[in-house]
Amino acid sequence: ELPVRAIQVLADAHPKPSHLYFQYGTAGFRTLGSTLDSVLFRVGILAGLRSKRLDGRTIGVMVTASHNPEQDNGVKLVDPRGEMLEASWEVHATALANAPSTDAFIEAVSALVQSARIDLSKPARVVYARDTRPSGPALISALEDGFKALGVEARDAGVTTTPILHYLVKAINTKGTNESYGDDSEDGYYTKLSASFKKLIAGKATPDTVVIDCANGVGAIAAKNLQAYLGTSIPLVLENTDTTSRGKLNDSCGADYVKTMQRLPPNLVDVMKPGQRACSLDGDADRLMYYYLDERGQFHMLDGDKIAALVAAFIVEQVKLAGLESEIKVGVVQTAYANGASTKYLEERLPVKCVSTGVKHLHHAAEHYSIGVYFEANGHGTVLFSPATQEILTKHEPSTPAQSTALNHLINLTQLINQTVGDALSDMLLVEVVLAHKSYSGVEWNSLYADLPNRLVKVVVGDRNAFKTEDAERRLVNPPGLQEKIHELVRRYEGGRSFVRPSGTEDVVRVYAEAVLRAQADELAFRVAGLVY
Ligand code: 16G
Ligand code: ZN
Repeated sequence: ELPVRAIQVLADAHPKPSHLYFQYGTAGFRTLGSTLDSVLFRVGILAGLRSKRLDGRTIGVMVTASHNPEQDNGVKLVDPRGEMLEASWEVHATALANAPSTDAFIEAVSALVQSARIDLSKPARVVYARDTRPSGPALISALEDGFKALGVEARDAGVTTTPILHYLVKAINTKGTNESYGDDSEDGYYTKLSASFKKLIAGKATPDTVVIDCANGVGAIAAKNLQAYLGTSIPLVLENTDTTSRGKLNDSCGADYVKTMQRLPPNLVDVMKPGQRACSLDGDADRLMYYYLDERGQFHMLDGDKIAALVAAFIVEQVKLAGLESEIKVGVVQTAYANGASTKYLEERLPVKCVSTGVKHLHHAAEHYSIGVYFEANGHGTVLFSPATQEILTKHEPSTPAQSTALNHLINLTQLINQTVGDALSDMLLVEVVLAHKSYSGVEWNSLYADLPNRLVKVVVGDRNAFKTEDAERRLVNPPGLQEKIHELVRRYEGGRSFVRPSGTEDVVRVYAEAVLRAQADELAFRVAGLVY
């Protein structure tokens, strides 16, 4: 039976602000941290119910607002295989979060128990973590009240990155099985990454020093831990590691700053020498942006599209070398934000699919390939090896030493890559492995293809829900007539491409444009924005 009394008492201590509406979107619940107390309490109960529904398998809860400003916070659920919460439960999350009173909340919980046929006698198990935001501890204690109310067996993973929490969820749920993902501890995570990295770069020249901008977030703590496990295998210099001073998180630094400003974080200017390679993490270390200064000190950005191109080409090459070309099909998944030049480069080499924005869409599409590489231009991405592929890799008998080497590389890649979700630290090591194998510096990597100049603008509109898209967000179907006008404009620009979509995380509409010339891309973006406004 539902512990109605316990829920009542604790729910009364976490009342819902009457004037606010909360929505579980692409990034879970995300808004000002100071408004999220009731949401966290209710998510504690929701996570417990989800676990009961899945026969007591462990569910993850991550408290973070990623690259958003320090005063924001958020929460999202992680399903047992380490993936995003199943889409049908996003609706349940939103319903529970918005019940106006304690009574209405208990009613909503009962309704969910009924409709989802949840067996309340099953155990509930959850593992949870938070990033370094100042609002984190209070939100965690609201979450813990939710666990207490339902009688959840909860494991506190402390302050850690989003990808480590995803790793823990999968490791806990596969423990003791033949699909074990690794030891269910941070030590297990660092050991897995560092051991496979060392094997992959054995015999190669030690990589050049990599500067890591940790965005003054939880990635700083994880990068420091990882550094200890990596030893001298790669020289890392950690910058923006202040996780305690107020106001520093993501402030003029981090992956999102670099991607949107297309420039160096100001406080790295003195650290970076010509030729230097560096990367930026975001506030929960699931996004990665690379960049380097050329010999003249000029900044060049290597975004998620460039990472996808580098990694996909390398994997295709290793599959061929291993003699597995006919059995293993490598494919890439992108969104409409992928630079047109990257799509062209990739399409000449392997199948490429375009899907709607949001990790869940990319992840699911990538699962359809034997090896699916997905990256968003913003730096979030990973590589998925299907179960059948993992089996082929372990069972295949190589017929030459060269095949054997490539096969081992592929097996080690399955260990190095965090297949649950984008992981900035795992992706950073992956990039360094490929660069070491190809003897590439940033210059050679960057020259795989030349980015088309592009511009992203946001437009505040009366009602963003009036904007409806199709074809993986590349065409507007509503408001009527607008797409035709956009198309009219686009055809006047050489290499022109533009699309408009409502944001899933902010109350705005986003306009993207690219063209062969910088000034043209800018002009196209602003003219399309003019149509939207
Ligand atoms: C969220 C998504 C990210 C996407 C971004 C787009 C997840 C875990 N994160 O951060 O993948 O790129 O939203 O934001 O799915 P937008 O809808 O505001 O443009
Ligand atoms: Zn993030």
